[in-house]
Amino acid sequence: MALCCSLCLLLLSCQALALRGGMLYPRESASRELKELNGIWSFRADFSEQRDQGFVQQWYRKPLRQSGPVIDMPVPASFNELTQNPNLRKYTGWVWYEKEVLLPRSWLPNALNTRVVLRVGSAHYYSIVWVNGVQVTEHEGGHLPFEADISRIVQGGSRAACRITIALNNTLTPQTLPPGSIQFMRDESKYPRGYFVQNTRFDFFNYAGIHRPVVLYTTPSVYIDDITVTTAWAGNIGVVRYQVLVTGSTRYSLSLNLREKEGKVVAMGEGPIGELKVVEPRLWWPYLMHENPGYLYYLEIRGKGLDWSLIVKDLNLLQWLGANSFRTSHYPYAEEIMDLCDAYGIVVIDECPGVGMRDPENFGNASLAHHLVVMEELIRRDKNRPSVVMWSVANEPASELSPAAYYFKTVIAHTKAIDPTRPVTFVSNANYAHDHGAPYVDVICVNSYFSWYHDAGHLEVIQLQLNTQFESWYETYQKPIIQSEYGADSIAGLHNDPPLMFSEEYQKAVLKEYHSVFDKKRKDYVIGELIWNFADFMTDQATSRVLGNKKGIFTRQRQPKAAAFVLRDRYWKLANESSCLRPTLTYYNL
Ligand code: GCB
Repeated sequence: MALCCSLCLLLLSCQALALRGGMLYPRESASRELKELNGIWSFRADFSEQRDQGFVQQWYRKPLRQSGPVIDMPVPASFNELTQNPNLRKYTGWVWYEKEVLLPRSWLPNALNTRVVLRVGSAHYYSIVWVNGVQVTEHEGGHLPFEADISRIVQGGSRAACRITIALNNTLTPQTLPPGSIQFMRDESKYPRGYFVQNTRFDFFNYAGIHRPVVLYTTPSVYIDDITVTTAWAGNIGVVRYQVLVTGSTRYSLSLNLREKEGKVVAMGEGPIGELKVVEPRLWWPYLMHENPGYLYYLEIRGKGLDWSLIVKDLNLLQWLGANSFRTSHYPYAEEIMDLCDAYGIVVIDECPGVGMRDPENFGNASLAHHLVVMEELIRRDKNRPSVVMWSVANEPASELSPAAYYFKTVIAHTKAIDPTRPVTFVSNANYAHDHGAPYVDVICVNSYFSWYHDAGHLEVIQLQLNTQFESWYETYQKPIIQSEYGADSIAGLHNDPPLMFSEEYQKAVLKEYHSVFDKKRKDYVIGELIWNFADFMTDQATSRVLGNKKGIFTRQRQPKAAAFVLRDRYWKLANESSCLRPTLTYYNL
């Protein structure tokens, strides 16, 4: 259902809530206009040795083309693979983007009471933004939106031209999230002077660029800055509790309409805090609102940047499989994907970019402080989504290291303090007996690759080892368990029977061994299974990677491998077996 709030400026004194600022998705309305800046931007990578020419020469002060050659670069996209230049593919450092736009007269000086906001859906990794040469904001971290009120700059002069410059740095350090390290190669008999490489300890290519839409939008000067919605139900009554943060004045009146999918108003409210009641709600499928939590069967989907065709294709493939859920491995996905999950009834474990935290330096105070901010930004963005079932604060950190105890205790407590309504987890591949973060999670999420990274080729040990894994974790913690990754690489079209590693047959065989254990344990404490991975994906180059990770059940081009049919069969069987889970598409109601 949609919650619509409308503001009337009246001489009423209602207390605005003491919430932090919001990050509502910009939508056009009677009081807001929107201008998309997607398309071709001017672009230059700073190949100078220190990567600092853009700052030394102040490239933001005049049009980028005036300080040197530029190339066309699409937004949203990663810049790495769009040219034939291998040095741009693996580039590390500052790149510069620029877009010149004309603003409508209605947004300019005489526009009484109009705020103009510049919003970037996400840019990886560190961004500095200027408008007409004036710095308006900076932001650390990819995958999450940020914005700046640019009214004073664009309304300060008489010109409608607005030049937006974004300098972006993709360098990862031990304190970034995800972390990385820059290694200088000083042996001049082997490397040219100044040679360095970016090292990371995660398994996907560090694509960089402005990954999600950039928009300009307006609001009135008194505006709704944030809305927080929580839901509950009792008997045949659904309850929607809301808090609305109004900024710009304390003198306003606020009225709310709760609408069902077709637009019919089903409840109305007044004031910034309140409760709306809905009789006979149709509850959101499949998990959160049901009396008996169902068994979740998942697969993991990757998203880098916004690509509408790919999103729709992937969601169609999820439906074809009968899958009901995924984890946003290993970073938050685009808001546009999350919107469709809300609408289609796909459950999401919403994971932050806490991946590749393998070194002790990744658990220091600077990392921790930033990690807390990232969780705030993620929850601020996704807190109202019915699809989000749980927050994941990390994937496979070195949680066996002793600083991980305080680190995860703090991150998890902070996450729960911001959102007390959802469980919190992180995904572990540590030994159950040495995991210092597991005591703080609500659900144990475990990754394992029996007969792949251990006992390669020995399918016959999977069942025993998986059973031991589950029993050990459960005995130690008595918490529900999700198998958050399992699988095997297969090169599409490569066949071997009896199954050998990398053949489609081997991938199928691994899955079947795992499934037979899941089927025993799901009657008990195993509440979910996530195949790794939905589709093949690009990684750094390594001897163990053949043009990327091939654990997809679909190829990178989204064609099914044999394993996809095994899962399709299984997911639909599971769905049909369960009275609670209906494999139909349901639009959410609450
Ligand atoms: C993992 C990681 C994932 C990798 C996968 C693999 O445990 O969480 O990012 O891609 O293993 O295929 O090695």
